[in-house]
Amino acid sequence: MEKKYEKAWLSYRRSRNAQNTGHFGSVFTNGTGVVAETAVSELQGAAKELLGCHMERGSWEEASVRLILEPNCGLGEEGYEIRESAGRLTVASEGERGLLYGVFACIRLLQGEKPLEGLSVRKIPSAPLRMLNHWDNMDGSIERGYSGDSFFFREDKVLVDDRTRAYARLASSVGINAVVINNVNVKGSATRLIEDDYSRELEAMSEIFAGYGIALYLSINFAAPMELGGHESADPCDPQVQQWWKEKAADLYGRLPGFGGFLVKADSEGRPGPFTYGRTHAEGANMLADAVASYGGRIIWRCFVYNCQQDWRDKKTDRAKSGYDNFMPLDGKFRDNVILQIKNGPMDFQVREPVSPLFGGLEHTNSMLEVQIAQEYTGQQRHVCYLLPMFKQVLEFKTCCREDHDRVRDIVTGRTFGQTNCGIVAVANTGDDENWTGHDLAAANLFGFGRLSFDMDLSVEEIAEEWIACTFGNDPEIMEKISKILMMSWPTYEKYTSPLGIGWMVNPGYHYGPNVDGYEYDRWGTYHRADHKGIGVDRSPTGTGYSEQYRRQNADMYGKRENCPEELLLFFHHIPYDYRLSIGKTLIQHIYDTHFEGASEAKEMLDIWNSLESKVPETVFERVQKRMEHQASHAEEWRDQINTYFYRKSMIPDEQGRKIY
Ligand code: GCV
Repeated sequence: MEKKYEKAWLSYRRSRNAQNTGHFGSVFTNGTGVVAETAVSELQGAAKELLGCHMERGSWEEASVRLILEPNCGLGEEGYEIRESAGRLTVASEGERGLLYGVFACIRLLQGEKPLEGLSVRKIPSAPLRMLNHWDNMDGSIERGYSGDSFFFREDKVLVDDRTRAYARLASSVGINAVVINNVNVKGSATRLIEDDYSRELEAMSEIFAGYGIALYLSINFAAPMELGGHESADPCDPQVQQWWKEKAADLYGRLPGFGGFLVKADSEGRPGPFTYGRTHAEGANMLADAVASYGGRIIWRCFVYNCQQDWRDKKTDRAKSGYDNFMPLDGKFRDNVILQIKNGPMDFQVREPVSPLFGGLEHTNSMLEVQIAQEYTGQQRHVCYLLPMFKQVLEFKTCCREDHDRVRDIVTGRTFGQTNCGIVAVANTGDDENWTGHDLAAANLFGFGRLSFDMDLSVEEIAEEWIACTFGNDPEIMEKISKILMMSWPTYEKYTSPLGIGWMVNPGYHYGPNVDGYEYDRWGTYHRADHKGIGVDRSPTGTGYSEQYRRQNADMYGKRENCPEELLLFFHHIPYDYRLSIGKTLIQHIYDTHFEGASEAKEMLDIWNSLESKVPETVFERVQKRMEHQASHAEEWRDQINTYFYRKSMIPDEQGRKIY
């Protein structure tokens, strides 16, 4: 049975003061394609629901809203301008997608009850590719999914229904223009997604996506020529394998409107790849790139490659180093339609990591920043954790690869090296739960990721406020309180979980809940190296040498403990418990204090939420309340386990004599 779904931030409620009604009498567009049609109907729907206006189609002369394609106006295919004058609103762009984004921007203004008079806004998207990766499996499960089952797949079938369109609307409304629907771990029937078996459904899906300006991408299995084509190898230099992929590409581009290309996880965590044949990642990626090039297709190749069988005695091998070690030597060897997809940090979406040194390292290779809004290690959508402040920090990080335009955002938007195949991608946090994201407040991450990828100048506070206005309305109390919860949430989560960048300390496998030594004795190469004297991994030049992967200035900052930003101190250095931090406290006291603070802030967030009982819809209130109650008590468990562990290791008591077991 179909599960019901809500409209999230597109659930339009009638404006209280309906001040903008005069603008929404009729609409004209000179666009003739499907996306322009979508723009018109989205506008009509919103005007009706928000303002009670029935917008007719009008002529250029009489229409109160004009969606106008203006060739060579400098906005590009996806940029837009909104101008208001004498009661008339014009949305202009060079392309229909720009018109659609402009319309959604107008709708946000209406939702925010902002006046339109004299408006003049010009926006060109920051990143060319703004993508979501879904880790959905064909059986309907979602790897690291915390909001129900997949709405793309069930029991080996591809689902195309009303929810597909509802999803496309949500994604497009915040500027997403590319979506990978299946998990990067491609196995079993997922390998067959590129076969004819699913062509009818994928065609229908890509048509819906295309109507919203979204390109469908598929994750592929590098060994598909063997598993599907009966070849003896998947060697990228084998002409038969190359031919097989060429035919596959011709078939897919021939039948799927606006098909984007392939996402590939190769030679990583057991997935097949070019290493088996003694070939490089560049040879693997280029072979696929050649197959899709003539269709304008792209190959997104993941850099999440590391040795997951590391021996704990080997203190030189460092998982953090492997992305750079594997890909830096290949800089400049990839085709122009290959994009390397790089996780924000060198490990795996921990609550705090340094930025991957591949950003600023690679100069001649297209790159994309991969972040995760599925909160695998940040509370799994049971804890509130608004991640936009983290993403913003990553984007603003100065890589020191040159004098200026050296921030991560400059690199992934093409400013630094003049690339056009680049962008930002998030591992999605959606599922078939009624509210899409399990935790209602986790929708702020989905909305926020899209908005930030489109406009990297937005502040995280502005994004939060936009989301709150669109989702809950403009009541100042709601705005203030939910903003406060969101803005507290990442620092709070960090306080009660693993300290100062050391990461992990979760249960292996499912990655939830405190387990300080969970990964310490596992095979995955993720250590904290705590003993009775201190904790932290020495990644300085005399340790694993990871800090040397950065450009000189950053290498010096991270490599010396006195220069290292303290929030990352334990990521880069092994530090004695009695070491004094710049705030004057010892490391051990800092660990105790932040854990007590974090747990009490989790309770404070719950209290704030509880004070909104009469203000937000009952079902939403109760859903969130239940999760935040869990979060508050789970934060206490984190506090107690971490504090107890370090008290027993160090035998140094808490200066304040609080309860530590
Ligand atoms: C999809 C981590 C996750 C895996 C994920 C992998 C990846 O290891 O725990 O679930 O696989 O990252 O990003 O490929």
